[in-house]
Amino acid sequence: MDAVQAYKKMADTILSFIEEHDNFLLSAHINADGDAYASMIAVHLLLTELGKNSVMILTDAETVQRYDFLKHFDRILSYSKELDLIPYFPDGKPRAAIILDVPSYYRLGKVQNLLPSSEHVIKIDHHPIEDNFGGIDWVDTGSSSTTAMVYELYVQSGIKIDLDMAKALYTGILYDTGRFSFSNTTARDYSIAAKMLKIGVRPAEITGRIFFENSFDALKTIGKGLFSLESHLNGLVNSIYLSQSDLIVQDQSEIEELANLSVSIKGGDTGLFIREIKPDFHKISLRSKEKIDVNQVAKAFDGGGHKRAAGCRIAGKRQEVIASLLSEIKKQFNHS
Ligand SMILES: [Mn+2]
Repeated sequence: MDAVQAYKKMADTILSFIEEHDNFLLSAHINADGDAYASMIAVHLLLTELGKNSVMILTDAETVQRYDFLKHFDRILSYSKELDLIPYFPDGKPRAAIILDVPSYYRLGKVQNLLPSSEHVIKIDHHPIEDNFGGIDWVDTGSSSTTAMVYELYVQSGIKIDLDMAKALYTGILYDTGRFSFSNTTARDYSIAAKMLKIGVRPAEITGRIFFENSFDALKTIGKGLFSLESHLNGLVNSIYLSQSDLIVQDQSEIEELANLSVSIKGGDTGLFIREIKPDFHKISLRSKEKIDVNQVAKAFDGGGHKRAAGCRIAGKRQEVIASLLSEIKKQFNHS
């Protein structure tokens, strides 16, 4: 069986699972990004079209508003213990779940509490596998995005893709490929994007909403970040740092571009974007061009992601955090 057939078979398996259930929990990873939101909404719209009920619940849905142009974005719920699920599920809890863009159980955050037993869980993801928590785990690390995998469900279901569905499918791929520029971008992504444009997606509108609509405070913060730029290991690594008092933005996704800028320096391979989210506690976004596997670096601090983009959290003072990250990065030279 070739890869294309295997893909179709997996999509069919998932569509049969969908057929067998009526009410679905949908969720995605904590600190949801463009692919997480878009793939979840794309599945929600597909289920709706297939006559199924679904409810989208994230551990932390409240701050990121830039995806509110996606249909039913306003229906995404934030997890809380008090959340009443009776209106959505007859016995008050989900019996089936489809989990998108989540490589490991803990990256589901508090939504873990809602998962039915694993045989009723489907996981669709493109991160390197960390743990299998689904009865059906569809993982394709060769896919740019989870959303590009969800597109296959659309194809196999045979439904007609409308403009709202097309916007969701386009958004997830656009986001995870860094506007079709990262090394994960495939011919399939361009081909799906072309189809979405034919359905009516306007690229400037979506790119504008996601990447070029910054608040005044966000741009000031990006400026502060750039001013903090430091070079390490003879320029191989560059870091950007923001202290808690620098972080005047509500929506952290507005300054995520600093991660990409940290790896854009000529001669550099790895970029670190470090921000202090609590006193002496830092969130780090890692990016690399080709030498360092930042997924391995992030894993050393219980984080993770992909080879070229990952994240983690580390306690300590600024210089301690940078020193720990650099020592993990150096380990990869010793091993090679
Ligand atoms: Mn993704």
